[in-house]
Amino acid sequence: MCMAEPSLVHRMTKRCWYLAVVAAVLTSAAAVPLRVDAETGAEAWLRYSALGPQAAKSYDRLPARTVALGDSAVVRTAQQELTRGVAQMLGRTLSAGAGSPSENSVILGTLAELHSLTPTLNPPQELRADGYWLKSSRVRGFDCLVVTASTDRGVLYGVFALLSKIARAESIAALAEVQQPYAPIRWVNQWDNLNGRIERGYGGPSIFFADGRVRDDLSRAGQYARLLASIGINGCTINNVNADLGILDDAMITQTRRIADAFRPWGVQLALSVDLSSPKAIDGLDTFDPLDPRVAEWWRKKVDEIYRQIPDFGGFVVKADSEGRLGPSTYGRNHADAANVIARALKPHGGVVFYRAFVYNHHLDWHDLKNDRAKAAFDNFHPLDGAFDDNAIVQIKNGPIDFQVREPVSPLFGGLRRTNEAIELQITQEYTGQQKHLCFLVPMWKEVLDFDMHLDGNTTPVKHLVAGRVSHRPTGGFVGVANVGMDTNWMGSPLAMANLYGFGRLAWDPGLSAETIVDEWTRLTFGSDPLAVQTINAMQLSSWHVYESYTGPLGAGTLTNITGNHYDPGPESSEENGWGQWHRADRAGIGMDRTVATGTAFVGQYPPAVQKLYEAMAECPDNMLLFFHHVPYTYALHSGKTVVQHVYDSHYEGAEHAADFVAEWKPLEGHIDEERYRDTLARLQYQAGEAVVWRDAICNWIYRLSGVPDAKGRVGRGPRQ
Ligand code: GCV
Repeated sequence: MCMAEPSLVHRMTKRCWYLAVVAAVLTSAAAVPLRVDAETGAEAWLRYSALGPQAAKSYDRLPARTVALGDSAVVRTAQQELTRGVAQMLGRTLSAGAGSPSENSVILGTLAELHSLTPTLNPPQELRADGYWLKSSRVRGFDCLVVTASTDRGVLYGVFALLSKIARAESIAALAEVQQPYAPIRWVNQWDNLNGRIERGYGGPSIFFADGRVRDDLSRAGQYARLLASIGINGCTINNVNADLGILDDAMITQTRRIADAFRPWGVQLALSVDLSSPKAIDGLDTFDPLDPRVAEWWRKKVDEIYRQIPDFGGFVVKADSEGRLGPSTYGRNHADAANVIARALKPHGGVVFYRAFVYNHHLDWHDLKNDRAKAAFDNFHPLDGAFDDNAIVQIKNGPIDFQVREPVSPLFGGLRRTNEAIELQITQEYTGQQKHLCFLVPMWKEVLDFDMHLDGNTTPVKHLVAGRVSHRPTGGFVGVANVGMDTNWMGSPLAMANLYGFGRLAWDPGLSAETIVDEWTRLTFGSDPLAVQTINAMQLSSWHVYESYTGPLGAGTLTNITGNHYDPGPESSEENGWGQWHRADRAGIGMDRTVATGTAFVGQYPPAVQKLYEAMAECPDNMLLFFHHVPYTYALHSGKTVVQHVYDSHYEGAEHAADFVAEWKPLEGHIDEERYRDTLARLQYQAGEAVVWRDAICNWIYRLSGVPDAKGRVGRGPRQ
């Protein structure tokens, strides 16, 4: 959603002051000599920087030759990537060959190709699609390192894994390692518009489009596909889910084909977001009714044309009947009707349609305390369970509202039993600081993915439900809204790239811990200087809680300006409008009563064991209290504090932590490259200032409403009163 932002002159003044501080920091930092070469962040976690002589020596036994089996373009990419990485990190030039090894070699090829060379060499377990096996073995009398997989894409993933080990100085002697993806769908969505702007993008303009056309120079698209492949992402939707009708013009398809060509060597499938009304809006049919045979024929022909030009096309994403988009309700049809007409056109080609469950009425009557936007996805989709074709996937945001800093998991994950699901996570930090604030989201995503829905009394974590691992669901997985742009460092902030990396790693293996993921990312991105690794890991791991504590604690939502930029504090903007991001704060209390007993009955959408967790105020975890219950400001939390005192303390502590980030970062001068050191220092300085703005705005707001003074005497004093 997007409306005009109210003007806040005093905020602007404050922001100008912080910008001046940032400028001063930049100027003073420029005078200090640094040991490490400056870097732009363009290479992200694929820097392949040179290892020291001692570390490089431990890879002396890496064969000097690569042998590619078969004639796959993706395996050739893998071969080139290995050559590049080894040259940069170890200073060695690998020779490249094909066919059969004639000396000790790194052998690259699918399992089927490997068996033509050595029929008895088999992985210890069956390899799923894209899974790979790294194995040190004798092949045809030579000491070889085999990188094999069931698909050529898996071979590329195996090479990236090998290079990651070298970059992090891990041993690759006597390798015997199988890695399998947790789910078949591991995609990113970009919300790029054809005019080159990106909705909720904070890293510059689109790498795909400019001025209504596909860019002439698509080198960034190829580099992006390389980054995606390195973390196991196998699909990318290139345009906004608020889809421009022009995306399906024949001329545009011919142009997007060039993007698919840039993706293909990296095994990344291209997909498009489409508008359901396209048959009527762009080709003059008098209807887009999904049950009209002419509409079905239109989609079939359109899809055939796409596959003629892009044979490995992945499919479509659809946002319908949501936030003003047209949908099947125009004709009294349902979402399964809409998804299936497109799914059937894609089916003969192996494509899939992602149908978004982000469907809600944004004109809800806010006077009615029983209304609840959180119920919309379940209400719309649960009755349709089993009605979707097997190449349709319902794409569900992690929470029932909209990527807030904390939400419970969407009950729809447990509400579909015979329908494919994918979880939609937001990598771009729309409500979590827009890459200007540090907010590493992997710990939040872990909580969501590990949340047990207790379906039928069984252990059924969300990750399990979305991954196509239950019967009657042939596919499923993970979708991340990434929104990288033309900024050299992709997302506007070097540290924000940890979220893209972390999304890919979790989509591959949601069992990885946040600590492991961030440690990998930091070492690959900044090198292995112990102080840098320790500091950056710790900052990243605490950053979500810090952001939450100075924005919207206790499950109240982000408390941001929801009708404007989704960035500044703006708790009043949530109320008295139809968007439904209500926190229901009034003079008596705060929070939404979503209980079955007295509230909106949202809690009733969960399986019984989860209902038990949230229905009773006394049982409800503190960090979700205001999402599920309306309580007086003096209500006592499990922690012993009152709600209002918690809000005061949390905001003061959060702002202090944000200031600590600056102090923690400063000793890294000289331990990492100058450019990213200074860039990040400036961002952290700015964040510390913004955290104070947030603290004061929210504390004063809740003080004005509640009239309850801060026990520590901080709130309601000074110039902001
Ligand atoms: C692409 C929120 C965002 C919109 C976004 C929408 C969606 O409302 O603010 O920018 O639109 O979610 O996910 O469709």
